[in-house]
Amino acid sequence: MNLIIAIGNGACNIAAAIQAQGFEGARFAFLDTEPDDLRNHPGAGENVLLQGSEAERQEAMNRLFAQDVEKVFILACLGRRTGSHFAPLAARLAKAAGKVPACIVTLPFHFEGERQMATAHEALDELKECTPDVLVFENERLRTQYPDLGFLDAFRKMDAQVAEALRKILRACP
Ligand SMILES: Nc1nc2c(ncn2[C@@H]2O[C@H](COP(=O)(O)OP(=O)(O)OP(=O)(O)O)[C@@H](O)[C@H]2O)c(=O)[nH]1
Ligand SMILES: [Mg+2]
Repeated sequence: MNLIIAIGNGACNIAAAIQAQGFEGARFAFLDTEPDDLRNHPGAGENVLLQGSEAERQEAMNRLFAQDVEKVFILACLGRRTGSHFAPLAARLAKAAGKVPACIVTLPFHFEGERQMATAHEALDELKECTPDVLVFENERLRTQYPDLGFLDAFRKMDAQVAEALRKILRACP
């Protein structure tokens, strides 16, 4: 069984977009530190609220790597707190559990600020230390491709692009 772990609000929105298209053949886990954001995806998969001590959060993540999980896919929109902190951690835990993960991440728009971009790149470097399998989508490229797109529409377009890429990867990895 393939397991898709979506971490943080943007990633959970992308995972929901994949599910909305009627995707089967993978198990989904939605992880977030914010209960309100997690509530936006009821019944969409296993919902994991990352709370408590770091040890408790790690334990909650480790529970995801059951025996029947063959391949782990980590999905995160990097740049803010939850995705940038917990995606590298999830990748390390998956690797320690013997399941070298594939990671699919997005980088923020330039207008989101240098600090957010730096946070995203630090997280990306950590992911690359853990696995060679990291696929990066840049929000900023969408602005070049579609200059008139507002940023909310750009997020939805990015959701669709990442969803499509993941579908292709999963089709090749039954
Ligand atoms: N594709 C897409 N990207 C998003 C969406 N929402 C936010 N983003 C991007 O993802 C980055 C991280 O945002 P979130 O996923 O909301 O942040 P988080 O990981 O939940 O972190 P915190 O809420 O700060 O703890 C932002 O800087 C945006 O570039 C979304 O719905 N879709
Ligand atoms: Mg959030």
